[in-house]
Amino acid sequence: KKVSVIGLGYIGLPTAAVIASRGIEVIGIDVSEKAVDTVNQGKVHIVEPDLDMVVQAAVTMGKLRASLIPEPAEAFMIAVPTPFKEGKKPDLSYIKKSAEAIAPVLEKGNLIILESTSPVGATEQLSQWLQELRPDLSFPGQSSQEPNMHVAHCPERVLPGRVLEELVSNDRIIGGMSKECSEKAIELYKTFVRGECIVTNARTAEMAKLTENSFRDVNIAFANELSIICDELKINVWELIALANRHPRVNILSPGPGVGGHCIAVDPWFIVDSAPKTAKMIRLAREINDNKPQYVIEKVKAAADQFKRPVIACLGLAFKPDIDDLRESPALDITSQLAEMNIGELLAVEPNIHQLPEKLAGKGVELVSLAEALERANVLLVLVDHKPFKALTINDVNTKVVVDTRGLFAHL
Ligand code: SAJ
Repeated sequence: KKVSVIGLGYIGLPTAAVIASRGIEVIGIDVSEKAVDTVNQGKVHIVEPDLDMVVQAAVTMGKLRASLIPEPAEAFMIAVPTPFKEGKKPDLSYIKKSAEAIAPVLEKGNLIILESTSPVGATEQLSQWLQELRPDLSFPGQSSQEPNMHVAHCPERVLPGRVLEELVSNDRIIGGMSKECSEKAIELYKTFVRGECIVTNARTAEMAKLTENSFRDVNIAFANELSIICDELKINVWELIALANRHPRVNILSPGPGVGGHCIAVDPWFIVDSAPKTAKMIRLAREINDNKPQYVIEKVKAAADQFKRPVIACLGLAFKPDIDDLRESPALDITSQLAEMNIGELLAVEPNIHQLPEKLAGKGVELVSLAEALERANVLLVLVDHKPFKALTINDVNTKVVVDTRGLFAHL
């Protein structure tokens, strides 16, 4: 048996490596020559705990290799980006390109799985594209003929930073375009998933993934709104949430400087785009979370105004704790906007990177150690709750004005 994984990114590469580690032959396909070369050397081009070891072992065992050119396989798993920019339409062009790439090598009986987070209807669209590209085969939902190909949507749900663990332990939603498609997909996932595989149709599977991330976004928006209300009412929001969460049926998430990453801040827009008139709360939650950085900036301005020569230390640039991922990070966005406002000296502390990111280059921001920041700053802006920041004590900060977006010092 051979499995082909299209897209060797944050989801595709770990998935390919884990399947290969089960002794199945896996070929990873990517358009980036660099990604292909790196994997074939047994190395990784993305940061994820333990991924390097698993990839190296799979390549050394001869079970995993990468290529720019697709070749025949029993199953094809598509894990490519599905970008979405506010005000635009979901971009399915990478899925379409994947369909075009694999179409020539498809054979009767093959299984094609879409893993990318997708708007409702994308799997049906994929099946239609494949049908148009290969009129000699019969794809599900495309004609009255009995299909001889299988298509399913099985959305990925792994948490960056815990991908290898969650790939195996999470339950999987199996959204086949027919019962037979789901059965085929389960057979594949059972080779490496310890969690349960639950069957539904493709549309429900697509919506389930979007719903999970929207649920989290709405809950964070609730927390972010509470944090602003509490500022107005002079209440400590962290204490408030801790108290409310003592109720057996209340579980509020944490406020922050905004919502980052490429999933939670994006996926709810797919739902809004599909149901623009009805998806009111989901849209509002997005807006509340997107406006939070601006609110934080206003607070920093007020703090800086208390000093003749403000020195502001921004603690953290990543989009969440203990990772080096700066993509769509509100912390980076806030730091960059502060730099443009010229309201004082700006220091950035990010223990997980060694070089100032491009977005801050040439803006007069200094990347410094935590110790140096504590030495020099009179305003401390906590943007990410990285482990070294959590270890700070009241003595480290009590001479400074603190803007704490993560509740790090709520208990001090
Ligand atoms: N955040 C808060 N307050 C919280 C929790 C998170 O402000 O209480 C912020 C984080 O700081 C970060 C953002 O939200 O900026 C997103 O972080 P996250 O850890 O909630 O999620 P992601 O984007 O790393 O991964 C999510 C996960 N989805 C859910 O937990 C429902 C993951 O399981 C998905 O696989 C992933 O999106 C994805 O690929 O869709």
